[in-house]
Amino acid sequence: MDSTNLKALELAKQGAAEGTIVIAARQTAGRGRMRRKWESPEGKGLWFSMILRPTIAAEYCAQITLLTAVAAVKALQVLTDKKFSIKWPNDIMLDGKKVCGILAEMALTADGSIEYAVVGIGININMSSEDFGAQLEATATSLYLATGIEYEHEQVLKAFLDEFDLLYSHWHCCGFALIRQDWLDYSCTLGHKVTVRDNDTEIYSGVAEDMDDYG
Ligand code: BT5
Repeated sequence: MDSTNLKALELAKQGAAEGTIVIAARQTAGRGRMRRKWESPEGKGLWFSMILRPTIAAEYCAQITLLTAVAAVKALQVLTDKKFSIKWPNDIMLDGKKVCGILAEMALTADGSIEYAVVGIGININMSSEDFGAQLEATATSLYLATGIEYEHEQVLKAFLDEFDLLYSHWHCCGFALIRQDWLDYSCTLGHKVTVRDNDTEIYSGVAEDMDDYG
């Protein structure tokens, strides 16, 4: 299909239940943030989107991406025995390269609460260097490239959903504190020099010290 996020947004608008998942073998218009493209060739990765209807105040919507990133790191570490990290806000890194990206999009109700959220996740499973092409080869990796093992897509999906299910329930009952702590532990952004840009305009630069409840 074009994009699992687009399909899930359409289904959510029509009333699809929380927990609905859209998976594609291949995306012809996989999306990143800010209209960037997400490479999603056939059979090489897990390209999927989840429909969520969180009962959380809209001001905390950034937490959805952060909790998804924590779930992805936990799942991938258990599965592969490798160390993964989170580059703020939505990149999962392995050996200093991007192995997974997250794109959360949402709709608000008239009174400003979250009507639904669609969380799209792309995990590079069996991508080879050739699959990435010259442009991405230097910055992207896959589970296969890092471990030499060809993981089954279903196995990776199940590992992720098991972790996500636990964290999502925990978030609703007990809040963000423990998830934030995990996020801080996995972060490869904190402690490093960062530059904040608006397109090409540098707004400021400094050292990333912490991440608050608004992400
Ligand atoms: C993201 O955006 O990282 C969010 C990616 C979300 C993809 C999933 S797949 C299922 C669902 N359906 C969709 O249509 N999307 C979601 P961003 O931080 O903007 O990063 C985009 C950038 O990552 C691109 O500009 C490239 O530089 C790089 N990139 C593209 N494809 C990649 C890949 N397969 N692996 C690693 N990096 C990639």
